[in-house]
Amino acid sequence: MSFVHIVVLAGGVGGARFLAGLRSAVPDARLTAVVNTGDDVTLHGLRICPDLDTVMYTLGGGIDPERGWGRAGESWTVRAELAAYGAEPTWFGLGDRDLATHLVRTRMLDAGYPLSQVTAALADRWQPGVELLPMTDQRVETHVVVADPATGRQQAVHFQEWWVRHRAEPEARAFVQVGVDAAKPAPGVAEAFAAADAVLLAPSNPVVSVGTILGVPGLREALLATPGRVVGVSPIVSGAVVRGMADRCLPVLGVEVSAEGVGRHYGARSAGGLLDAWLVHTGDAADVPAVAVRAVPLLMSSPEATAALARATLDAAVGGPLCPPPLAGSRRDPEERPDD
Ligand code: FO1
Repeated sequence: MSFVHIVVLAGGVGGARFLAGLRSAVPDARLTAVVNTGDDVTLHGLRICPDLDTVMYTLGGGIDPERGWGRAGESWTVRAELAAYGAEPTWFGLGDRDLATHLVRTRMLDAGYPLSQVTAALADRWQPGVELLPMTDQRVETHVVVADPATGRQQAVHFQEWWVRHRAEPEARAFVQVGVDAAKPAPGVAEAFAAADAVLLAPSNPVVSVGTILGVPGLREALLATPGRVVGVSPIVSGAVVRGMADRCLPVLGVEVSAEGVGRHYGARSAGGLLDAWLVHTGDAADVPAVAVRAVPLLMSSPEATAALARATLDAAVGGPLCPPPLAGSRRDPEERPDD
């Protein structure tokens, strides 16, 4: 089976890297990324879309590979000048190159262009090779309900403040997607699901990335109507996060920090959940009722490893026989796969 159109639900760093691997694994397929915008924030009067920018920069070759966000070869002159004025917040790192993206985006949004058109315009420069769609054109922001350690009183802070300023230390009591009730899937999202040969849940944060995307009214229904198979990739390897803060988010929803816990949280499509198949790391066990679980190497430690993961994900999308992951370095074109 050849994949003509693949749709991926993605958050930031993990989603971006997975998309890069998929793009190299199936260079002739049409790839659509439905990206989380719940992390978006307005700072210094500029609209910042961290996950869209991380995917765009990563696929466009402009990402700083160490940080996993922001631009390579970045400088921080404006940030220092803002701090010299005491212009808060100083805790969020806005690089000089990155600022150009936020300036162009903010100007276009202020002119009335929807986020989906702004994203397409920005991506035109970067040529990511993947269609980037925000989950919605409406503003949805994840806020985190935390208890003030001094008073015990609960307060809500923007996700970026919790994650960047406070390093996700304050115990989160709840995540609230402000504005989500008035949101609807961005143009092209429902159409992409309807045409998809496969829908993949990237190894992104199941709560504040994949969960936020699926929280947009109508999006989950559109996804489940897809003719393709839905295959998820666990962001938890050997009981721990590889990167990010899913381990700080999952317990808030009562989800065990394990591949099995997340797989059960997503649930089986045949039982009203999401998954037809679930990929867990080699050696991890996961009993997810009514879901085909496969153990393959999940660590995206190199472009080759990430491409192999992408191929294993597509193997699961075919529903073909359980197959060992391709040996490192071996080329196995998806078309060579045994017919299902
Ligand atoms: N993450 C940090 O830990 N510190 C920062 O100062 C920071 C700045 C930043 C600026 C632009 C951008 O697109 C992302 C940025 N991030 C920063 C990462 C961001 O918080 C995360 O990418 C997501 O929101 C969580 O996945």
